[in-house]
Amino acid sequence: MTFKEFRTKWTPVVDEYLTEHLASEVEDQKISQIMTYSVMAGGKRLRPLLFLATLDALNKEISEQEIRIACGIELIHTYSLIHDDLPAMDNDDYRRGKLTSHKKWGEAEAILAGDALLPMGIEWIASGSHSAELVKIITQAVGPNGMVGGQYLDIDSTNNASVADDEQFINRMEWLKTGCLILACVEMAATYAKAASDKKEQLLTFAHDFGRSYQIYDDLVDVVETSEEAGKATHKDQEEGKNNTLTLLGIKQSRQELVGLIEHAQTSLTGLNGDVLAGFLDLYQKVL
Ligand code: GRG
Repeated sequence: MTFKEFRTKWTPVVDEYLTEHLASEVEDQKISQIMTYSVMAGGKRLRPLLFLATLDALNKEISEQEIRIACGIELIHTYSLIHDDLPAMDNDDYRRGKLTSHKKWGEAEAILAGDALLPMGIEWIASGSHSAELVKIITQAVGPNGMVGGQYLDIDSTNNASVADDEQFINRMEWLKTGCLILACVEMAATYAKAASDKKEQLLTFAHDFGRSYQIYDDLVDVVETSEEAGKATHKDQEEGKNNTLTLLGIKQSRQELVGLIEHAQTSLTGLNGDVLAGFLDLYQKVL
């Protein structure tokens, strides 16, 4: 199966599960509506698809239990986007082509919707087999030594010229903010499917390259795409004094770095049933 076929098959299944269960498992209709607004705003479902594609690479069958875990990851990702867009953080009006949560519903409502999505995501991830191991992986990936830690470094270093050429700092910040959650999607799937240690190692190498490359891609989207194409404000990073790989290396070298990571990621899949996973890297073509 190709990546496109895989995406076409599973995206509607993920979307349907999210819609149905955000309606049936959240008692208060209004908070359910606010949560659903952002979750169903049209994200690419990259992280749930990555979890499912890793299961597929390990020949693990996908049924409702696996979909629930995949959707739990998307809830957590959506929480991070809602909070990232708040006035106290990036102060964005548009996300996924729609008004951001705080613009649509108010700031307190957006904070609470994010607060509600995080534990609900963990609950969904914890509801299948290997729950203790999966919960450990996801909570470490999004906590102070993962995504929140990266977001803190980002906020703390904005408009701080002294880190602008500190490659180690920028790599670490980007890895924590973006890479950790991507790695966790693959690691959770490998743990869930009880992958043999050599296969797990290959998959984690792929996930490291993919996690690192995804932030460079996202930074390139900021300069290459119009806001209509991206569904959010673009050309903001430089204006707002953000420090990232792009501001460090410039467009040409960032693209070279991305190409190198793609090649390395492809190589790491040798011998696995990894066509679908390799297809995730095609996403980058639009910024190369
Ligand atoms: C607020 C705790 C907290 C964390 C925020 C996700 C994040 C951390 C910040 C968003 C800003 C950003 C550019 C982060 C890099 C991760 C990233 C590329 C997010 C966008 O994910 P996509 O491209 O978006 O998968 P969709 O909308 O398709 O799900």
